[in-house]
Amino acid sequence: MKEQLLAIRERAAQELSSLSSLQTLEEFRIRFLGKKGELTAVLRGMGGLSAEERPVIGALANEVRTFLEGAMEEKKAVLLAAERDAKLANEVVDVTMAGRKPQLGKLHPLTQVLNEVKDIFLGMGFSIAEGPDVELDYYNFEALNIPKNHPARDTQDTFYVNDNVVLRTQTSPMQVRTMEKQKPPIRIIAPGMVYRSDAVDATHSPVFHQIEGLVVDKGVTMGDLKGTLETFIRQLYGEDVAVRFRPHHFPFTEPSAEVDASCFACGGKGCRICKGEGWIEILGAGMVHPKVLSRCGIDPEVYSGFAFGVGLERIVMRRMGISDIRLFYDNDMRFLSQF
Ligand code: 2NM
Repeated sequence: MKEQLLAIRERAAQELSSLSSLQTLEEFRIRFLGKKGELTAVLRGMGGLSAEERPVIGALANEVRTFLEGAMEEKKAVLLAAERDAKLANEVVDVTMAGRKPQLGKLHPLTQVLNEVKDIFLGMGFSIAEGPDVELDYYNFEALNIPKNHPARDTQDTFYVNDNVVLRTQTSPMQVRTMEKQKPPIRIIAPGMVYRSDAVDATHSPVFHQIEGLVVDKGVTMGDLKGTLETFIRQLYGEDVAVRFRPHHFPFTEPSAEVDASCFACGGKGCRICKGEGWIEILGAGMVHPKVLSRCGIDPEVYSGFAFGVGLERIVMRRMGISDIRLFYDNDMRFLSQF
């Protein structure tokens, strides 16, 4: 029996040393020390021993049990530590690893240039006036001296909501609203979307952006208009750009002009961009028609004013070399990320 016990101890010690998990350690305990375990089986057989042998074998059996229990405790500690180390190693965060680069957004090219234009006029003491895209016929046409039978009012050109309501075809309604509400001096620009029933192509979109300006005060002259627009165009295109005014007609201004800048690409010699002209049309302008002033409650005998309008898309297309207006509205990152 003594040999049996010593053999169990030796075999158990060997097995224990090769255990690699807490699960197999528990199986080991049951196999050796459990109710039906090997050591328990040997102790059961002690009834057949003599009175001299019994205490000796009993002491040895206890010693083997104590030894196994101690060895298992040690093994358990080792396995627990290994398990925790493995878990920690698994959860390690490498703080030196390169991060994922976030995709940074940026302002739409139209917004970038609009901000520039706003800054230029804010710098000259203008305020920004914004208002409804859906307008009364009165503000879009009637107050601007565009009579009932004028071609601009045709349903071919204008989106009608009903007989009295349109999608504004220009931002001048905001200028009328401002003149009605505010006594001169007035210095505003009205930027925003405008709507015209045009077929879509590379240079036409039924929705585009306009920036209109208005100055009304005592003694405002055509000279003020020229100086203001020259300052604007030179800040936008460069100090050495030449500016010229050509006579034109608008119903809401008298006199009216179209305003050109010398071509920024060739400096005026003539190239593809200016179609050999040396000049590029930038905007329309004029002295506010006395009928428009008086309809807005401003006495044209006391006050005078000038106004102008510029299409944002056209400026941006020429500045950035964009040949198709539709690109602005496609939301294609391959296009937008270039600006
Ligand atoms: C243009 C050209 C010329 C204009 C006129 C007015 C108002 F309200 F004062 F009569 N606002 N904007 C105007 C004048 C607009 O766009 C090409």
